[in-house]
Amino acid sequence: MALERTLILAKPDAVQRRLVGRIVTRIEDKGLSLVGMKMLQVTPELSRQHYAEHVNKPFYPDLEAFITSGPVVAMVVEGPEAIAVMRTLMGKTNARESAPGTIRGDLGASRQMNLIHGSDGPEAAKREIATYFRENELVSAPGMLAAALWAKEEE
Ligand code: D4T
Repeated sequence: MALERTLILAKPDAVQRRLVGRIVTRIEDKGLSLVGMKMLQVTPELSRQHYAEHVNKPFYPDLEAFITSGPVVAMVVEGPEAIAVMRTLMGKTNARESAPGTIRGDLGASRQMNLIHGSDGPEAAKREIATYFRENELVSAPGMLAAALWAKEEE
């Protein structure tokens, strides 16, 4: 197992609906750590970079209009297997199909306005973290509670 970092966005719908605090609370309740956080406006250029795999898909123009419609809160979240843990906590892409208990399942009912983005693998996490954060913007707090959250061999 490995201590991983993943890039999380609270999307414009989460900011507009004042759900950022609840999303952050759920991440922290899970025992994951915030190592970076900032509010920013996604530009069309950043959207094309972030969603490079979707740029030629029919839904991309709508997706770009949505993700650039207002500020997002970008976070880097750290913990054992943080990438998969966050994907599970977020729920399925389509919030209508997301299980109750997940962030999307509890808070949303849309496929596009699905509140939160999380990197889908180690390569994406590395690329996306570098897209949104400089190295000196990431700060690991000393893991004083780690012993109560997970075993050493899980790091
Ligand atoms: P993100 O990347 O936003 O966390 O979403 P996912 O990783 O869960 O899902 P994705 O890459 O398949 O889709 C990216 C983004 O596009 C929106 N979308 C997706 C959409 O508006 N219409 C569609 O048909 C699909 C497949 C939702 C998330």
